[in-house]
Amino acid sequence: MELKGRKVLVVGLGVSGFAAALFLRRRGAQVTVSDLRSAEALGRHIPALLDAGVNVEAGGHGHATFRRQDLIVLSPGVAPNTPEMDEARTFHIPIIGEVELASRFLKTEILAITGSNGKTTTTTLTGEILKAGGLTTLVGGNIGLPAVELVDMPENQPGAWSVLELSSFQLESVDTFHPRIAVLLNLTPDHLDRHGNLENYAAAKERMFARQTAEDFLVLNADDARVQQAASRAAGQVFWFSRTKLVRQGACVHQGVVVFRASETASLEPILPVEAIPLKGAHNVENALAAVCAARLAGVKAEKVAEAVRGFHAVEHRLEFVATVRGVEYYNDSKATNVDSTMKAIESFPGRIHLILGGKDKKSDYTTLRPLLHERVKRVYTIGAAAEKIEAHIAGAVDVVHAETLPAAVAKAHHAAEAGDIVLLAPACSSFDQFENYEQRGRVFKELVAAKKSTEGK
Ligand code: UMA
Ligand code: ADP
Repeated sequence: MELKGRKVLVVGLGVSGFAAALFLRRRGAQVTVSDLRSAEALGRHIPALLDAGVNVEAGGHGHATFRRQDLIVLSPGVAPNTPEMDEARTFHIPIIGEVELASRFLKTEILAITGSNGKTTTTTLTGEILKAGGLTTLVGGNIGLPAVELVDMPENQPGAWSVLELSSFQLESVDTFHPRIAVLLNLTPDHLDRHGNLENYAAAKERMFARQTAEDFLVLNADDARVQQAASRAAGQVFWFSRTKLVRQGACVHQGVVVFRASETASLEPILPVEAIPLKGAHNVENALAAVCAARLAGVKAEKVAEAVRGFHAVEHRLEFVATVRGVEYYNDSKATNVDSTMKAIESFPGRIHLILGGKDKKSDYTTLRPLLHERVKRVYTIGAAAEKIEAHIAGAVDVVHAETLPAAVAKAHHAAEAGDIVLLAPACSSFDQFENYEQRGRVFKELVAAKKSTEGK
C-alpha cells in the first residue's frame, strides 16, 4: 500500500487515531485528523501531531474535509455510516479502519480473537503461552495498544506472531484482513446502541474470518449456539473448544483434564487438569480452552502451554479479588460491561452476593438477570444513568437499593453485608456516565474498599 504523498484523513483522535496519524506521517502521507471534541478537550495529543506535520480539525467533522481525501482511516469508536462518510463513498474514497491499515503492514502471522466477552483474558493468556513457547509475540488491538503501533516494532518480522484482541467496532471496518488463526469466543448482546441489532453485531464479528482460506484456522465455541452457526460460513479449517463435550478436533475437557485433539483421527493429548487453571469461574475455563487450542495450532508444545496456563493470573478488573473486610469478600469485575458478563460473574459464586449494577446503558435487556438475581443475590445497589431502567427490569426479583453513586453503593453494601457474603462490582453497563472508563471505575471501587478496610483495621 503506497502512502507517500497521499491525502489521508484520520477520523477520531483517541489512542487509535493518534497512533494512526503518526504512522501515516512516517510513511510520507499528508495527514489530517478530525475529531468531534474541542481542541481544549483533545489537549495533550495536539502539540505532538502539529510537530509531526499533521493537520488537526477539532470541534466537529467538516463536510468538505471528507471530500478532499485519497483515503479515510476510521478510529474504532467512529461509526462508518455517518452522512460525511456516505458522501465520501459517492466520491469513491476508500474508507478503512485502523486495524485494516495495520494488517496491511504486519509481516507477522496474525492470531485474532473476538467475542462478546473474554477477549482480553484470552488474548493476554494466548500471548503468554506463545511467548512461553519461544515464539516472538506482539499483543495489541482493543486490549489498549492500537494494532497500528505494532507495525513499527522491531518484532514485526515474518515468523513472529501478532495476537490481536478485536472488537466488533474494529471488525466492522476491515476488508482484506486475513488472520492465520481466528478465535470467536461467544456471541451475546452488546453494543446494540452502535450496531442496531444482534444480526448486525454478529455480522461485524464474522468479518474477522471472511477472508480466511483453507490454510487458515477458525477456532469456535461448541457450547455457544450462535457461534456454532458461524461454522457454515467458515472458509478455514474449523477447530472447536468445549467445556461440556468432546470435540472432533480442538480443545475440550475429558475426565477433568484439558485435552487437545489435533485432528478427527488423532488421540486426545492431555494438557493440564481443569483445576490447575488459576482463574475463577466456568467462563474462564472456556477462555483457557480457546487459548490452548489457538496456541497448539500456532505450534506451541503441550508442556509449554500447560506451564503458561498454570502461571497465569486474572487480568485487572476481571473478577479480581480486592480484599476481605470483616469477613466479607470484595470482587472488582468493572469490565463486566454487558449483561452476559454480569451473569457469568454471579454464576462464579454460590450465593450471598451484594451486587452493584448500573452505569451507561447500551440498550440492554436486564430482565434476563432476574432468575440469577433471585437465586444468588441478596441485594442489588443501582448506580448511574441506567439505574431507573435496571430497577424497572428487575423489580420484584430481588431486593433493590437505589444508591446513585459508587461510593454510596459501597458504603451501603459494606453496612449490610455479613461475614461470608460477597460484594461484587459487575455493573452490566459501560462507565462513561460517571467515570472516564471501566479502569477508573474499577480503581475507584478498589480505593473505596481499601478505605473501608483501613477504617475497620483501626
Ligand atoms: N470521535 C469522533 N467522531 C465520532 C466518534 C468519536 O471524532 O463519530 C472521537 C471522540 O471524540 C474521541 C475519539 O474519537 O476523541 C475516540 O476514539 P475511539 O472511540 O475510537 O477510541 P480510542 O481511544 O481510539 O480507543 C479505541 C478503542 N475504543 C473504542 O472502541 C470505543 C479501545 O477499546 C481500544 O483499546 C483502542 O482503540 C486501541 O485499539 C476500548 C473499548 O471500550 C477499551 N472498546 C470497546 C469494548 O471493549 O467493549 C469496543
Ligand atoms: P472482553 O475483553 O471481551 O471485554 P474480558 O476478558 O476483559 O473480556 O472480560 C470482560 C468481562 O467478561 C469480565 O467481567 C469477565 O469476568 C467476563 N468474562 C470473561 N470471560 C468471559 C466469557 N468467556 N464469557 C462471559 N463472560 C466472560
